[in-house]
Amino acid sequence: MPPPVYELLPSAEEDKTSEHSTRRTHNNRVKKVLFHVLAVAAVMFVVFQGLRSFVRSSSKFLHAPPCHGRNLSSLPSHFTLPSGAQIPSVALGVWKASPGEVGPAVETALKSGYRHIDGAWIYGNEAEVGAAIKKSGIPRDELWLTSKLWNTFHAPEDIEPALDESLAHLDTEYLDLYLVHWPIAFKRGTSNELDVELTANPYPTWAKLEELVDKGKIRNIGISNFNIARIKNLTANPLKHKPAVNQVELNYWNPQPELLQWSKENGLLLEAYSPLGSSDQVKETLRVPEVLAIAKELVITPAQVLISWHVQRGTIVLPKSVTPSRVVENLKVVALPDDLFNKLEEAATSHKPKRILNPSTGWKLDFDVFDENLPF
Ligand code: 1BO
Repeated sequence: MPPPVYELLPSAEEDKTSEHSTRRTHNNRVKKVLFHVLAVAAVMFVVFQGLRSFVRSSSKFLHAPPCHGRNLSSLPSHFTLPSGAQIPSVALGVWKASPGEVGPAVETALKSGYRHIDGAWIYGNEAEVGAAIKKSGIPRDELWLTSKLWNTFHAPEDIEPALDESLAHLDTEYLDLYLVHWPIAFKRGTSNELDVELTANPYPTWAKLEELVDKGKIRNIGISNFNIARIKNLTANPLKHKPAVNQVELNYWNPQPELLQWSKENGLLLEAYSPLGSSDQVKETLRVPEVLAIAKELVITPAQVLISWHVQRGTIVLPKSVTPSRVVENLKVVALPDDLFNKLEEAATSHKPKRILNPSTGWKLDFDVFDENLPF
């Protein structure tokens, strides 16, 4: 006889037990799957971290920033002139800064901390410079303004009117520094006819400038583009105020070590124009291997290396730029460690010097303005 149907059915007890064990088995499976997923995730995490730290450590090796590990000291922010005046060591030079760009460049410079603007009557941009200075709101006594007497105005009677024009354009009562732009005088009213007498003997011009110092329209007087022979030709006179500075071309290509040495021995401060070379040389100057190596080692820019080098040589430096980022960059100078400074000085002074600016031919002179043998 077949068992009764109820015997074939699980009892309620048996039913519960089997349900439990099915659920347990299911749970165990879920746990196992979860465990595997977590284990795989953990392994992947560990592998990923390992890879990441490997990549990081290899990139540290490949692209580590150059570590100078040296304490860079600062350079003098000012030099002292014979009058006792403190002239800021870095200026914004505005030679060749075109109308429309010179004003904004001066504004940027003043905002970023420059207090020295180097200009000249012949640059033709003094009114725009003056307007930018006024706009800055910086008190006049916190600024250093330089201008230069052009060759056409060396006759004593022409000097004060020329100066007054610069003062009016710059909208100021006085200049901190006024330079004789070139040791070349043109005849009154001409733009390039040599005045032999005033060129051979610059004393009448100088004596008038001394008068203007005493009158308070100029605080310091100096010269520009004078070589040693021409300086001696001037200072052989009974000067009341000696030239405070001589602004000349100084850069990697034309470092003029003899003039620098002589000037230091004779208490004359040099100012470096075209400090990065002429505009079409700048790229090449910034790629000089020694400059690049120092920039890399000290983690500064090549332009900062060169501007620092000038100040460290003991000269005022006049970088010209109308590009805001460069104007700002050019103000940041640091003392190059002695070995690096000497390496750059050695590199700059061991090639044949090459001068950029020599207007002798353009002015149809029958002598070279930089010749140490004076023609008359
Ligand atoms: C003719 C201008 C030279 C540099 O100041």
